[in-house]
Amino acid sequence: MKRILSGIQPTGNLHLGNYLGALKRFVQLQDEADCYFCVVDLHALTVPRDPADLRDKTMEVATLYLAAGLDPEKVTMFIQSHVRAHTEASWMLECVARIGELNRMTQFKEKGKGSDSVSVGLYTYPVLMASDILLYQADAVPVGEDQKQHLELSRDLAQRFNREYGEVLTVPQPLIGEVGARIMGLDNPEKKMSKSAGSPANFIALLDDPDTIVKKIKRAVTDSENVIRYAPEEKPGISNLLVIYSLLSGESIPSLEQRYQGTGYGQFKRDLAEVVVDHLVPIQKRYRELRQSGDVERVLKAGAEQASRVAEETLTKMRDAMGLVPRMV
Ligand code: ATP
Ligand code: LTN
Repeated sequence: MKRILSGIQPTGNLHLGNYLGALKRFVQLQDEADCYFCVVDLHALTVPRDPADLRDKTMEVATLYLAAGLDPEKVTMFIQSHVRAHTEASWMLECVARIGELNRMTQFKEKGKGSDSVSVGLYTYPVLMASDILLYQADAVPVGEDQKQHLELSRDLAQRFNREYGEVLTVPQPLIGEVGARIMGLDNPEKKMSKSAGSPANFIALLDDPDTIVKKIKRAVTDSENVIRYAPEEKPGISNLLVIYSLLSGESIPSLEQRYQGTGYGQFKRDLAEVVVDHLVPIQKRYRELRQSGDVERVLKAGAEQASRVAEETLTKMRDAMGLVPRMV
């Protein structure tokens, strides 16, 4: 059985982009692979965070994992910082990574904007991500399109480690969906939907209430043609809405185009809002139940134990391969 690992940062409101690019696919994968899904709280420390908010958001994301349909009987779900091996492996991989390759990471450049005062963690962030993946010997990593470059680095680090120290690490494949890997912002369909976008009109949060969802979709930027047609270059707004509609309803984009022939954007948006609300309301209901149940804490405890077992095994191999003396027992 294939081993899968992925993670989501507890950095803000999880939105439809995170859901369609990542979480929804995690749920689909749980029946076909041996899955490890973590909430990457250490990655969230790369920018200044309020500690109470970080704790809250970490539990929020973990709860959303379950509310969206991850089944703890099938997957291992855990908080990254609960498995100490991640930081230790990260140091070892930092000694394998090259400054030049980290300099080429575009996310660091975008988020750091060339400033000298961003954290060193933001710079080495992709190496920590590589250790998340490589410690579990993951064969494949489901992510959105924006993570492609980081995945490439993980592959390079695994290959270099194996070349220099012997075959220890599995070289992971990216699993990027054909559609939905890059959901665009509602207020600006030229840029990806993002938690860190300036305005909440950019995204639909998984926990937005139905009225807010309806309003946000109604205000989503489109064009003046009033024809429902998939053409991402020419009509990025409507194309993005078609992708969301298709992924949530299961109806293909050509079928939607045909069904909405001659219909205006108003009706299309009202129907899409209904599809989104119908999809998210049950998740929100489960979310509220789970947050109060104590179940999430139990799942995370068992998850950390299982994840630690797997991670420690790889870490020991890495330590041995690199020449670190085993602890005296
Ligand atoms: P954001 O940019 O929204 O602030 P992020 O990409 O920095 O978030 P995460 O929350 O860790 O960080 O992302 C979780 C997953 O969601 C990743 O696999 C990422 O590729 C995916 N993802 C993020 N934004 C989108 C999007 N607009 N469309 C599709 N997938 C996305
Ligand atoms: N860098 C990713 C989050 C992330 C991740 C991972 C994704 C951290 N560790 C391991 C997949 C596998 C992001 O910003 N979206």
